[in-house]
Amino acid sequence: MKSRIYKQIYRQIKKYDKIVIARHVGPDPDAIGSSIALKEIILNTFPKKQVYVVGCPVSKFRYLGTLDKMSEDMYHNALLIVTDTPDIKRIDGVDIQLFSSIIKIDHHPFIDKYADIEWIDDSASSASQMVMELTFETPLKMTKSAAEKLYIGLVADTNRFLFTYTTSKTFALVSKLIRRTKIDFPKLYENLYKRPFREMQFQSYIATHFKITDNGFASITITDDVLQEYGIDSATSGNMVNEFNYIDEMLAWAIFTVDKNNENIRGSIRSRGPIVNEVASHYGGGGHKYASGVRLKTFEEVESLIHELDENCREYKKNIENDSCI
Ligand SMILES: [Mn+2]
Repeated sequence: MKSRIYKQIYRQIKKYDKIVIARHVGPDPDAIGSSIALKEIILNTFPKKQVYVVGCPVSKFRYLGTLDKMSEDMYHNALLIVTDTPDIKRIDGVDIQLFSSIIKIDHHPFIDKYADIEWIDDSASSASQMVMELTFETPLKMTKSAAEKLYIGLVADTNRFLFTYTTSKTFALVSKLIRRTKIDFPKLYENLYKRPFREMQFQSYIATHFKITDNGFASITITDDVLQEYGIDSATSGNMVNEFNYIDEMLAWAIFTVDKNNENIRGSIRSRGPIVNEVASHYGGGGHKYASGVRLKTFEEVESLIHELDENCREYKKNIENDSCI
């Protein structure tokens, strides 16, 4: 069954002379790494093809490579490949209806069917891992530069192999990648983890102001003036949620950040026990069981979601206590 999907995807890549690769808005290293790497891999295999990777550039991820500008003629007789994106509305920079064919390569739980070939593996650690797998299972040819990008994408999405969807398959693919391309992986961490001191100060602001309930739910709402004070954008603020795992008193935690540009409030939720994406879905959110995101319109909604997430922690704690009594 699996080998069929590799073949189907490879056949489409081989068939089209023009290929556009896209990913989600507000990209992370996995989205950018998987899409740019796939472009390099396709060009390495088929040097005569026109391959573009599009989407709004993010300056702090410039080390992952440059992006192409979308133009009208790029739609004509073209194949679109979207990595790391489960829903239509979050695909960045293209009108998907104008392509001849679409392939989705994604590791998030299913949201929208928008592709002719939907390769969804929500047990995969990252879209980067899926691109490694596709490349190794087909005649596509890996490059060292693509391998570096895929490694960074995978390491970012698994938080250095820490998250549960890091599997033996993840290690097997990474091992193969390193063996075949000889990437100098310790060197790659600097680009990924180096950050300005003000970010650390901002992290300390969050640690100082987190409100933690008796049920083990921590939350904070970051207003725009706090972002201004620390010189931090709302995406960076949301991503700080990844820095607070393994705190005794916190079972689940969330950072809500006012996003002035989009006129909404970005909620980033993490958990090391209670399942949070179901609660977030009541508010139009999504993501993984233990890592979820949501966009809210009002502070009332924020309060109400905080209340539900806290209740969720209470339930979880109660169940654990009951289990341990047996
Ligand atoms: Mn991803």
